[in-house]
Amino acid sequence: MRIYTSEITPDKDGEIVELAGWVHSVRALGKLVFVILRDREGTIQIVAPKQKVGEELFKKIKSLGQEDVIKVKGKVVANEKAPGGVEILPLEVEILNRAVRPLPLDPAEKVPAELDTRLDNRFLDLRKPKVQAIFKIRSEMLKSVRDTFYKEGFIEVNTPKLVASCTEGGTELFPISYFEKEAFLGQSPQLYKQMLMASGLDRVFEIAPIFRAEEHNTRRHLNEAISIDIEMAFADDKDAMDMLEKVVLNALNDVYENREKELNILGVKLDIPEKIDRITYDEALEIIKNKVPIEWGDDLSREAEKVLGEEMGSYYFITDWPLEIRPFYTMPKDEKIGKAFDLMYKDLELSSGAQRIHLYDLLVESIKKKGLSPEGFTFYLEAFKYGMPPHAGWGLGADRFTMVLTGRENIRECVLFPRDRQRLTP
Ligand code: AMO
Repeated sequence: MRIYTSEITPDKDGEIVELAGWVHSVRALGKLVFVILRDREGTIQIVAPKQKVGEELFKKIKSLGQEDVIKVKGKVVANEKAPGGVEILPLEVEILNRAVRPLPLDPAEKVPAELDTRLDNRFLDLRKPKVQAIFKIRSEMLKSVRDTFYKEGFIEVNTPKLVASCTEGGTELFPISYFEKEAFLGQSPQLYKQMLMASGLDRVFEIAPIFRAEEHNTRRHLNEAISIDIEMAFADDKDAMDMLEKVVLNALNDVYENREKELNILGVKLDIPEKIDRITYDEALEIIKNKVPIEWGDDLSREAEKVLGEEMGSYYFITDWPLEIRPFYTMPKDEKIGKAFDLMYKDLELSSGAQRIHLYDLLVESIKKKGLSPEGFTFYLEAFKYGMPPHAGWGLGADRFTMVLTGRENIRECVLFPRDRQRLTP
């Protein structure tokens, strides 16, 4: 049975094992060949002395090249001089596939590559332990988030991504051709997760793509992102923030506990607070306005976020936003302020959420105030007529959260096959 390189330790000395993976490097020194074999979990040295392995096997091993795919049966040999104190004496080697050389990208990273080249050759780029570490941490985060949701009584749902209306403002929609109708790629599961609050499912979550026709190339925006969305009934903005705090802190602790090796590979020291501070929009403005110009009612500019990020240092919520810069479904706290919040990490927005309007008349009025037509929202509004409980929820950007967990500056590094203005393949 095949085992991983990480399972081979000096105390297995003398055991016969089977490994499979890629040829990381080959070095021939006269009658001795060294091969470094790489699999998902790491690397191991295979040492083939001609006189021990025989003429035929020696020739085969010597013929190996970088990134060939091989299967090796061999004997574990404890050797203090070998990397990790252990190596393999090969008994059988099967060449499963040859790699064409020169490679378009060097997984051994002797030659560093630009991000664009890396993304063009993502399958090769992903062979680097440093790149794999990002996706192992991302997977751990998603597992942790799901675990918390199940523990808290949430039901996982899937809502349509082919939709008929906008939710987050009209400018960022991708129109698509859908038979005779006008349709779009879903910007957010917002309307559907709210409609589900009228179903009695009570607490739902969805982890799925959201599509935003962002025209600008930034290091924090994608055109296809993964959003972790929740909606909870009989809850207000505070309950939703408490849940978000729990989800985020659990994920930080789980990644810290279970992905120590990957955090080390990436050189990341996680920032894990005991709790997450909450400041109001007005308090945020006080901090910002000493450094950059801002008026009450303005959304936070990039410069404003930077000032705030420097001052706050770690995770923090901004609460009580002006209604005019929040979506129509936001529950008002008073005439000007909404029960809405953002979760920030330094200068990066990780999540937005709010208590929602659950009262039909107020919701229709709010849609109109935003200059939208209630007719376009009939299918959604119906759910508010026949018993809609108060509810709240949020959307957490999985790719952005991964940036923080892996210490990456560019969101594209945290997505296997990112979609941006220039990139539709691979
Ligand atoms: P919002 O539009 O703020 O809120 O999105 C929620 C979170 O999703 C992430 N995100 C993105 N990540 C990468 N690239 C993008 N283009 C992008 N757009 C959004 C961010 C953001 O904080 N319906 C509300 C959520 C709610 O109220 O439940 C919504 O979509 O991390």
